[in-house]
Amino acid sequence: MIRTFAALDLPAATRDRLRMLGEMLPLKRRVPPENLHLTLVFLGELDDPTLESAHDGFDALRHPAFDLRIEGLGLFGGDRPRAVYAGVAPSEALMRLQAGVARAARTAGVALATRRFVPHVTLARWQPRGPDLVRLEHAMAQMSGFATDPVEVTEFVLYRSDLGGGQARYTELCRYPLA
Ligand code: 3AM
Repeated sequence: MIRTFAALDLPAATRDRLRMLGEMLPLKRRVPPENLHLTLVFLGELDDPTLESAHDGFDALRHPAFDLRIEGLGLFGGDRPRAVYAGVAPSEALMRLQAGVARAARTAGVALATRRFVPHVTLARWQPRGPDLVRLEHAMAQMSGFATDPVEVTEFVLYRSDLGGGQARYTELCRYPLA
C-alpha cells in the first residue's frame, strides 16, 4: 500500500516567498520549503491496481492551465487550531481542476473524505495555545495583506507520502500536464 495525494507543486520563487512569510510568523513545526504544496485530493493508502486506475484517470483529464495567487493567512481547527496556512485567491479554474481530480479518483475506486475543499498551503502543523496563540494571531493580523505574484499552474502532481518519524517525505510519482 502506498500513501498518496494529488497536489500542485509550487515554483521556487513562490516557495521562497512562503518561506519568508513563515519566518516572519512565530510558528513551530514549520513545513520545510521543499514540502510546501497545494493539496488537491488526499487519496490515502492505495493498493497497486487502484493506484494504476487513479493514474489512468488523472492522465485522461483535460484541463486548461491557469494562474492563481496565494494570499492571506488562516488557521485550521476552529477553537483549537492545529495548522497555519496561506490561503488562495478565489479561482474557478482551481475548483474545476480539484473537482476533476476528485472525480477521477472516485471513479478509480478511491474512497475520498467528503469534507469541503478549502484551497490552502499548510505552513505549520502545530497546536498553538495560550500566549503562543495570541502572539500568532497578532502576527497573522499584521500580515493579512500578504499575496504572492500570480503562480502559473501548468500541471498537477501525484505524490507518495512517507510519514514515519519526524518530517513527512514526499516523492513525486507522476506529473500531469494541463493543456
Ligand atoms: O497539504 P495539507 O497539509 O493540507 O494534511 C495532509 C496534507 O495536506 C493531508 O494530505 C496532505 C498530504 O499529506 N492529509 C493527511 N491525512 C489526511 C486525511 N486522513 C489528509 N487529508 C485528509 N484526510
